[in-house]
Amino acid sequence: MTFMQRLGAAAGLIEQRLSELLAECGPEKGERLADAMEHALLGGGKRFRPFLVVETARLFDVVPDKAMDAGAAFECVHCYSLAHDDLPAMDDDDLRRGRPTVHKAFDEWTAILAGDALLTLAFEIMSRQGTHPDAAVRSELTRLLAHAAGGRGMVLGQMLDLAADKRGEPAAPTIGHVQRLQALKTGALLAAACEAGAVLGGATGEMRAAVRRYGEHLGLAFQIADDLLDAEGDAETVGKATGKDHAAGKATLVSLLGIEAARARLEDAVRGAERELAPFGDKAATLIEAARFTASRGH
Ligand code: GRG
Repeated sequence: MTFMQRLGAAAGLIEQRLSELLAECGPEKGERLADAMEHALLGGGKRFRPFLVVETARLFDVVPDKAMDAGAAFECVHCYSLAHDDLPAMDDDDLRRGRPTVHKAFDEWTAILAGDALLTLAFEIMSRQGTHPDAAVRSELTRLLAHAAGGRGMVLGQMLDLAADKRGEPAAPTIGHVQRLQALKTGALLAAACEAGAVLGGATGEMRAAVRRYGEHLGLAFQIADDLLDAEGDAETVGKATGKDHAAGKATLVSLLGIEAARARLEDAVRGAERELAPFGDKAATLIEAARFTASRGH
């Protein structure tokens, strides 16, 4: 099986589980809110964060079934963030995953509320007994997700990003500033998804830290690849508008470093990710391919 086939197969299983969890814990079918949550959550996306939870858990001999719900919780947070990010008040996008964004398919207030409900659904899923039999593990997973998603993680990254876009802060963005912003906005959730697999598997502190660092390198690679796609990709293949950052004069690692240096940094990040997983030997083959896949999106 190629890596893409493996990712696609996992996405199918995750999609199925998300649909079941939405039916079990979400609003009644037929409610407008249920339809909007379904639009935001189902029918597209690589399901990369749940894939990372499942694959990092596998390093510690956790079978995929036992990591699925924790992965689903991460995907709920991711999909909420996309629905909100696409709103006119934020990034103002009409297209996501090749389909109309939630506020285009419904309206703004519905997209806001569907995002809110997906965020809370994530924590309901994470705290359910089915996610892990040990309450201490569930509690640690919940804390990990909350920390990555909130005011010291993704939301702070989004805040810094929008402050730069809409308020012109900081006046002269540095590479350090852009890297911090991106590590928070995109990297925090990816790194926490990796760490969650280690938590599910009862990893030692040292192993857990290595898996987290792998996720941090991966997050950096992911963001640089995304910036390269924005600079060089076309909307049809990417599934959303491209060239937006460039048109808006937005500082990215690509605009600050140039395409060649950004690509070199991307390759460095992939090597860093590979290095962290060296102690796991052959068991880490899929995760190493995941890092390479992440980087190849930008080519
Ligand atoms: C609204 C609090 C809040 C945060 C939004 C994630 C995010 C923060 C914004 C998305 C904007 C964006 C394009 C970020 C770049 C990287 C990224 C997260 C891309 C989308 O993730 P993929 O490629 O998408 O995993 P799929 O559709 O495959 O799930």
